[in-house]
Amino acid sequence: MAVASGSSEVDWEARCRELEAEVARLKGQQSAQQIPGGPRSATRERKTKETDIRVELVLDGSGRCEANTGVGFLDHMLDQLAKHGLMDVTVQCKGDLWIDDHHTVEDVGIALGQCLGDALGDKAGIRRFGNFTAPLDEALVSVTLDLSGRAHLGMHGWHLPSERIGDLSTQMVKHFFLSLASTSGTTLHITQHAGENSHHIVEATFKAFAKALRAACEADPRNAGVVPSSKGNLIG
Ligand SMILES: [Mn+2]
Repeated sequence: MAVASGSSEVDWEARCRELEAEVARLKGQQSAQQIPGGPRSATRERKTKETDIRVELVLDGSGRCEANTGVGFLDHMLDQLAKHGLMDVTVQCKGDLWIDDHHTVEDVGIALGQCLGDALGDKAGIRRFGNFTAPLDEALVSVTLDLSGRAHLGMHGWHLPSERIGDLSTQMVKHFFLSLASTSGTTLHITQHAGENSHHIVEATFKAFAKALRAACEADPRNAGVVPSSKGNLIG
């Protein structure tokens, strides 16, 4: 007797793949819910004679960015941070751009780092460490970070061929990350493996930073509610 076959038969392999995908999705939801008080967010306003800044950061966001710093390339990089870090980033800055871009870039880094520190709180239940290597065409950059509470910036093999990228002074990229690491208490190492185009190198750096930061901020379901430190705190 012939065995019935055709469209009525269940494709068990496909069904298994569907169920595996559903389990992965639910695990992701559970992981996000294990950080209490979420979505984690912070706002800072900072006004000096050099800049007037408002920053809003939602760590558990959707990648939305609204950046108006007056430095177009910096806005483009903040967009990378939001998109690849899956954070919502709002930055409004009126800076003394008639002098140069220095105070604006530095102070955005300071305020964003303050928001990061505020949003992370006591850092209980997070993964703490993050590492990502991002290519952008010929450029290849790794970012390794630890939300340790201690500020450190290491730049390895860092070389930008041009003095400017649009309206951004390339010297200010290092300064931005130094400011952000200082106020957020982050140990940050940036390694440039390759790159000839300054726009590519810096964009790869921001993408790698965003992905590494996202990983470090995410919940560790096996360590829920516990500060991931033998010392017992990661405040500094
Ligand atoms: Mn670009």
